[in-house]
Amino acid sequence: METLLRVTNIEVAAVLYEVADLLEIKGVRFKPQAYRRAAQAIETLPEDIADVAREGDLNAIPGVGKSIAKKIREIVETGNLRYLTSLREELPEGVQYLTRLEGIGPKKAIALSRDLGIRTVDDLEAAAKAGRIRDLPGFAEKTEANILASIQVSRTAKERRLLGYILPVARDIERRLAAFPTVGQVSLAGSIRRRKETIGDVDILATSSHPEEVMEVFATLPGVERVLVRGTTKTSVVLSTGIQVDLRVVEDEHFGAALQYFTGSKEHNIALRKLAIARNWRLSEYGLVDLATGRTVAGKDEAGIYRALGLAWTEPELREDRGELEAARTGTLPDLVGYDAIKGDLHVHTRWSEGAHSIEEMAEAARALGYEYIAICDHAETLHIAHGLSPGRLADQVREIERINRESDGDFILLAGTECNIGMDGRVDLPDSVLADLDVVVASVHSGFKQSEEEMTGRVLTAMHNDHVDIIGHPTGRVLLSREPYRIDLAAVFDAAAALGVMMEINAFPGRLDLSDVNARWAREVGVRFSLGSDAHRRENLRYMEFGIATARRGWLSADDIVNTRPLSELKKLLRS
Ligand code: DGT
Ligand code: CA
Ligand code: CA
Ligand code: ZN
Repeated sequence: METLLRVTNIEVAAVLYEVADLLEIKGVRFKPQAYRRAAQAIETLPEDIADVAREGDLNAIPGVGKSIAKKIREIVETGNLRYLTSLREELPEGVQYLTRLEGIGPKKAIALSRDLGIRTVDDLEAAAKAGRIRDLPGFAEKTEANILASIQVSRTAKERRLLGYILPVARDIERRLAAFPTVGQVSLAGSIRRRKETIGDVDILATSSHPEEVMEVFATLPGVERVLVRGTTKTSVVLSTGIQVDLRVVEDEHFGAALQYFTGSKEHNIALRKLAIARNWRLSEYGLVDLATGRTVAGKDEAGIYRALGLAWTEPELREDRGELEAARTGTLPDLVGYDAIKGDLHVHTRWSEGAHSIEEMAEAARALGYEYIAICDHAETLHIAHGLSPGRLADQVREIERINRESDGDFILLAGTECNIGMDGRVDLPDSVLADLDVVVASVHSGFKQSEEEMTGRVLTAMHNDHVDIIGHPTGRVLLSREPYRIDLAAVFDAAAALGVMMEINAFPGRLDLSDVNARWAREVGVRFSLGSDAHRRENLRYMEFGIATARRGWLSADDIVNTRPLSELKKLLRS
């Protein structure tokens, strides 16, 4: 029988052992032994604990009483135990972090912290390398090697990458596999299919009449540095860039079910499985099966699974258990903005400031993408590092743009714009008289990130009250994997944006994706309109727009919510004069 989460007996036992250790550290009596006894029994249980939890009698297992049975059920159903999480949270800082490493339980973590003052994984690594750990009671030379190995694993496992850098790599592998003669269907799965802003590893799914051959091709693709797992149904490799890629080869008749399962998210899958269980059906990566009759209800194609459960097919970008299944059930899923819906890019830099290409070169590249317009938005004067334009230089640039527009055949238009800087007091770095001559004014914060929430909010609101400002650029200042958003009262900003008709940017640059999916959805709910901009600094960057669209889709946005899905004449009406 398929289990809901495929939690193994060993994993359940490991959770219970850890609970026992933590209770012991707290000085709780008797309970630790009870948890250990239950853990031991589960480790050696011939049946699958998940099956017993669902259909059998957990209390029949030695050492399992009512309270532990309840916890086992939670682990089997959700993959987690909240009780364990709260126990972990009681541990001193640092110790908690160390326990996340494979092979380091709370006891070892406490000893490391108490006796060697180790607080971070870096401390631990240094101590292991220096051979300082082997002398602690309960540790040995071998432990040091194990610790170093698990640090390695945790680093590769935890390191996430930007969608914008991974997607082209993943597509390349997908294409190579698709070109192989015995490969049938191929699809990206996992977080990359959901277009999450950062990616842990790449998941690919394929069908084939000759899985071994496909695995051989995959394991020897250019760029593969190491093969982690090699089998006929699953092979995992690490590319020389450190990216892990998992390929699963499944039977044609299971492709839809496998695609659904391996696309996730895990949370979405759990919610979907609950709907299946309510009908006395079982959903696994092999299909949707009616338990009463044993009949397979769906599995060959993904949409069939949703359909059988009374749901509309749900776009992968929405599969985060954020209400999408309820919307799929009631026919209220959003009509998501399409990847081909953008008619122009509203945030483009050129060589006039920090960009690499001329206005004409950017225009040419934009035309080739099928755009009808782009807005040239170079920085203004106070952004010295970006060679911002003085009002005089900007006036020259506007004349240049007008000249190019005059000489073109009219089916592509350059909009004159700026990305001006919002100063510490909320004033922007161009006079009103200059702003009045521009088609598009983006205003963004580029410094002073440490201001209080109140100051930052006031600053951005002041900029929004400038009648010339059309768009707030990258509204939270975050840089993915490196800089947290600044503190700002987004509720106040979004309310003002809706009231004043100022647009919020979704900056499509891979490291920004700002607004985020969740913030975009929130802003939409209060009536904000959006502008998508690639923030391109060179021709090739114009293609980043796709990641902004992905973010918009993950934020439940429709074409209607985004101003640059409109033709130029309509866009102009929406820009403030
Ligand atoms: P990532 O790689 O961290 O960016 O995120 P995902 O979503 O790609 O996660 P990954 O690679 O661990 O697994 C791929 C998909 O497989 C995941 O989205 C859902 C499914 N999956 C994996 N493990 C489990 C599990 O334990 N339970 C359930 N229900 N689904 C799982
Ligand atoms: Ca993944
Ligand atoms: Ca994976
Ligand atoms: Zn900027």
